[in-house]
Amino acid sequence: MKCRKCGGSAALELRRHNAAFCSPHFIEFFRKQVAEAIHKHRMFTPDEPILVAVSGGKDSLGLWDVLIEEGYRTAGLYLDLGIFDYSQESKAKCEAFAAARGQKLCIERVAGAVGAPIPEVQRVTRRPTCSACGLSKRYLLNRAALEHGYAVVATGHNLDDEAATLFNSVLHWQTEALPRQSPALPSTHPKLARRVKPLYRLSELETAAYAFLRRIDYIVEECPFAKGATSLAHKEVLNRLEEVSPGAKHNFLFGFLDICAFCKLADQVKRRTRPSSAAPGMVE
Ligand code: Q46
Ligand code: ZN
Repeated sequence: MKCRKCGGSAALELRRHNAAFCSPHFIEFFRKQVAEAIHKHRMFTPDEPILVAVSGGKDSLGLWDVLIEEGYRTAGLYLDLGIFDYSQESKAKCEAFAAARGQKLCIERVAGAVGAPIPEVQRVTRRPTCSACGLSKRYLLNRAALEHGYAVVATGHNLDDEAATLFNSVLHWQTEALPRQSPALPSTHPKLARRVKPLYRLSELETAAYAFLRRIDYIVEECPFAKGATSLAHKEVLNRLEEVSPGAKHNFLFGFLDICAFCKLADQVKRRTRPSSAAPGMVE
């Protein structure tokens, strides 16, 4: 296998792109995909400070690494969920990453805000763990962005995460969830930060390869509550499809996003042309 760019020996084959890359050209490809996502969805400007939500995993630390390397002004935010050794280890990975790169890392403890760590919240409220955790994370991410003065929060959701979420919504016909599935969610209230997902064009395999090639020390273990999660089952189904039909995951997600982009365009045109087409004196 040869690198598509330089003809040297390839380190990685990307079947869905029908391409292979050597290490430096894969890193270049990866960063270009992130740049494309930021540009296409106008996620943020070059001088806008960005709060990066980091969990200690390959995706969020990989994202932070790209943004630092591209010269963005960033700070990390780690939410300490209080999930046994998993939280301690993942926090240590984030602290080491930030210290090695001279970056600011804000740490928020869920127990401090909610009154107890996530396993205890689940026990007391009897809510499914991931539902209580997800709700706390969304709330605290936004609160931290407001408190520290960031208008935009970036998360490490990748193509696999986004395709699995879409799959779940379609499987259950949760049509009300579809408009919220976007790589860039605008602020809909003065107290809500924008949320962006600059890795949505990159698969989990690609983010793992990037983290490996960049020698990022990340936590490999999953959260203990992830076992048996339906999102993992959906990812497995999509991966099986991907094996027999490279690009299936990409086409599933991007087909959906493109339709929405078209709808947005048509909506924009409608809204902008309506007043001028109205008859004089007509009140709409
Ligand atoms: S929601 Fe659930 Fe995750 Fe929270 S409890 Fe663990 S698995 S960390 S992405
Ligand atoms: Zn090359």
